[in-house]
Amino acid sequence: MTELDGDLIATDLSIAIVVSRFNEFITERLLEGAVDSFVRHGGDRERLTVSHVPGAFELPLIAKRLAQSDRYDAVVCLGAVIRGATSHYDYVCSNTASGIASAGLDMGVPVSFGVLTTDTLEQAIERAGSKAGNQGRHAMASAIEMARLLLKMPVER
Ligand code: INI
Repeated sequence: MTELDGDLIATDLSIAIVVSRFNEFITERLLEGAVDSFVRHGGDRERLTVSHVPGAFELPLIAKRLAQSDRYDAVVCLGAVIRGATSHYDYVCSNTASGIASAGLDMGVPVSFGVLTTDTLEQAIERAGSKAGNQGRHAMASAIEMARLLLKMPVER
């Protein structure tokens, strides 16, 4: 039996992060978590590229362009969509999620989903570095694991 899995070693990986400014009180914490996770897994800070976009809805286009560039082993998308009083929560969530998934599948590069989708600001805070962890940290660890796993995949199709 052959089993393949990705380790969590970021040494020599180049990773692009795309982070949205909307709800930046939260997304800044996600970015801190993602960068810290990369460094703690042995990554070189100089090999991180961080791009900023206005809102979560804009994440997929930039993620796709970065994945297409062939310069990165993975792309990490960070954002926070909070239901609050907004009427277009559902549109922003569904388009962001499907766009991020398509970017990865179309380009064959791991694109991780570090986008919080919560009903309240309090729930977002809980997932941005307090009692429910930090989704940015988790998204970076997923990106590292997937990038490593892809390196082990057979190249012939
Ligand atoms: N963008 C977010 O990242 N989070 C939100 O909670 C949000 N809400 O609530 O509206 C949001 N909207 C902006 C959207 O992502 C786009 O930037 C905007 O529609 C312009 O395309």
